[in-house]
Amino acid sequence: MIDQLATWLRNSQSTVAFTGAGISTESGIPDFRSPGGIWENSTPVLFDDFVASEASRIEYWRQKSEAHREYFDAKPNVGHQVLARWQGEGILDRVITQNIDGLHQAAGSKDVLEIHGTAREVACLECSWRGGASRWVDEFIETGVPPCCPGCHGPLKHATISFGQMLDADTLRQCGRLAASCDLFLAMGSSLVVHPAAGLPEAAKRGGAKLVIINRCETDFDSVADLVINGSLGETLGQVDELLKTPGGQ
Ligand code: CNA
Repeated sequence: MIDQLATWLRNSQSTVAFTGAGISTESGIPDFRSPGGIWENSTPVLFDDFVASEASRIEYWRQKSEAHREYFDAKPNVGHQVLARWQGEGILDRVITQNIDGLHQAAGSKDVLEIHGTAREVACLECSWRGGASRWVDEFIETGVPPCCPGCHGPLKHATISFGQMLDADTLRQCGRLAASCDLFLAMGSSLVVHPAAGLPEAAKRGGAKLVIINRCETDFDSVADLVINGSLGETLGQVDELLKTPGGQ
């Protein structure tokens, strides 16, 4: 299977990597749905509740402040590094990620499409103001008061897409176009249950791409994939990378 993937990568004119929380577990950031994942310990604050109530905004900021250091102290792992290098070498066109941790960019990936936004910034819900997240997390930890926009005093929220919040239409359109026009689509470290992001592997298949799924657990899309590798991403991408580096290997 590793050989097959290396061959397809070599022969592909346009490869897209689509990643989920599973690519960052080896950097120490828990995913949502694995045992011990984030949803075992907390319930997400829905977007409408965040907008409607101060109590929900406090709970939101409490959860985000708890997770903040974990995200900020994390370093890219071999999976992120291999993808960044492949892009530099022309093996991979683009990374689309559901992750909000910024680790693809930290590894050197360029023009990453972040479908669910980024936890590295906060954004005002009422004007276009954005800024680095750390200052506002520190302020919340000190005061216990959810922060407001320094410009218009609207509520500040991480620049991520909460449950019930609209995705950025332009980002989603770009992702759809890339999925539909690539010839190899690698879906990695995602349970593929969160829509509309989980529709991208299907869009890739409809557009004629080969679909490869690399994930520890089975997914609902395994039956339509051209290749499924159930294993650790760091290990799998590392092995494929070794094959690609071997002259005449694939
Ligand atoms: P998920 O539903 O938690 O699925 C993760 C999948 O990855 C699971 O099926 C695991 O089996 C698999 N997995 C975990 N570790 C590995 C590994 N080392 N190698 C291979 N497979 C592994 O997460 P999704 O990304 O599918 O769900 C989308 C959500 C998760 C998005 O909204 C994200 O913003 C959100 N999320 C992001 C982060 C992050 O930014 N690092 C962390 C937690 C959740």
